[in-house]
Amino acid sequence: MPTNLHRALRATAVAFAAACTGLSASAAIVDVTVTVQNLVPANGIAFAPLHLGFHNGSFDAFNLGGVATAPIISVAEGGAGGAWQSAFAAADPTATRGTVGGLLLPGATSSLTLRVDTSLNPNFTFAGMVVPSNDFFIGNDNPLGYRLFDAAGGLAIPSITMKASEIWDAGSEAFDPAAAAFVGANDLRTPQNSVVAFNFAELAAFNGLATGAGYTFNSGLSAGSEVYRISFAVSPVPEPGSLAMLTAGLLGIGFLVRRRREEGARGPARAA
Ligand SMILES: [Ca+2]
Ligand SMILES: [Ca+2]
Repeated sequence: MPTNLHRALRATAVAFAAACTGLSASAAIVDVTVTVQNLVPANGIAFAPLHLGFHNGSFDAFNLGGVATAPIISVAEGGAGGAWQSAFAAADPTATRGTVGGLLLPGATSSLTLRVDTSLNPNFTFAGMVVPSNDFFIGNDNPLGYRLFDAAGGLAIPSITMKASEIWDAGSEAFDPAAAAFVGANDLRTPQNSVVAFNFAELAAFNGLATGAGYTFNSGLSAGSEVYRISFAVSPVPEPGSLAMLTAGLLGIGFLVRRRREEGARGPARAA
């Protein structure tokens, strides 16, 4: 019987649904929270801040069996990664880059949120130093190895878990505990003149040394030990148009609620 109110409510519901659809479909821009976790037992390896980027696939920092160049050495030998970041920016100027901060001790986690265009930058690349070491790191050799987002902008890879067997030795600085980050003088170095290779066994040679965090190091790793996890959580970024529609829908509902209250107040008066 109250056709006007019902019609108006239905129109508002349609507008609201359209706004919500606009939100969920909001193109390619999303906020991505990257969480990193050190999975090793107490007194084991720690990780320097993780350098990372969402990109088009054109930046390749190193190759298995190749001589390490300045960008990956800047990560592997001291963790600072300045040359890695600048080389990444030069290779792919529209990439979204960042660093998940802090020394990541055994069991610890750290997070960073970045706004990412998933159609422009669907690939994920990362690099971070493993300590104690002279030149050990984690990172992806293949720049197209982690295509995080599918063509529709959906998250295709929710997490990346690394095992001890996937730790790299840059082959650029010779093994020397006195010159190793976290147990020695990080600024010292002796060239190794080798190539990038997998190597976690050498970490046990640091066992028994006092670390910069105050604990006595014990590697305790076997090839299959999980050492590090990178997890991704995505939340949509509303487009301005969708927001306007949503606001209009909410205002419409507010107006109708108010009018219904007023009608409710008038109703009994008319009946009396
Ligand atoms: Ca490579
Ligand atoms: Ca080395």
